[in-house]
Amino acid sequence: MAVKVYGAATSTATVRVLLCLEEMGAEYELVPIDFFTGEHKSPPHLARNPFGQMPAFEDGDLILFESRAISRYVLRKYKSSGPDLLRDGSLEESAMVDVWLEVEAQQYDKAISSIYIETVIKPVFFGGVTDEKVVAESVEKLGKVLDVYEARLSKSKYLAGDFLSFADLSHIPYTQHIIASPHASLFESRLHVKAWWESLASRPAYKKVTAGVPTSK
Ligand code: GS8
Repeated sequence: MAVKVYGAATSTATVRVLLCLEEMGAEYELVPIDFFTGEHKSPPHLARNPFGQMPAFEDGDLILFESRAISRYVLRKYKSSGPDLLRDGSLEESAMVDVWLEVEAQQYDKAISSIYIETVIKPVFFGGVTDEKVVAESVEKLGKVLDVYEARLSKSKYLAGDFLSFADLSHIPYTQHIIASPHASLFESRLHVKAWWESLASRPAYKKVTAGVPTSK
């Protein structure tokens, strides 16, 4: 029986999980959850994700939430059918994957998500007004994070080393939107970051999952 992802292709956290499923060639069903009618706060969805957020994941009796945890489960479940994105076989390499996944969740996500929320989610989806101060602060914060990435990527092709890992893929959901926005120069002005992004964006899984998803341009 195919696993189920409850979410939406416009949800960045859902995209993280879909990318992993596609990379591993897994069979899955995306069960759409309608953000605009508040379906993510409905009792059936709250039973899957008690925080009322997307995504949630179902594999038989196993219900999971939190996109990075779901993604790790997917990468382990289908490990024989796709690339080795967690490097579980090597203590050192898997530790480096963990380091850069934490950086993605604790540094990168915090800066880039505010830019996306303020410039797209608020004005485009909810008719609100962008808080330019928050955007400026977040752009500055993201620039500093990307300076660290530029230095790291001048030494290795990918974040955790000279191998693609989930740490890299986990950056795709927000980056795809900001790279298509007036803030793309944050990436384009840093040559190693730019090459890294181009390598991620050339992956068939990326093209498949993000096809048709509106960006901010
Ligand atoms: C974040 C999920 C999340 O913010 C994860 O799964 O990685 N740490 C969690 N989901 C958003 C949609 S964007 O992907 C969501 O459901 N927001 C609605 C809400 O918070 O009410």
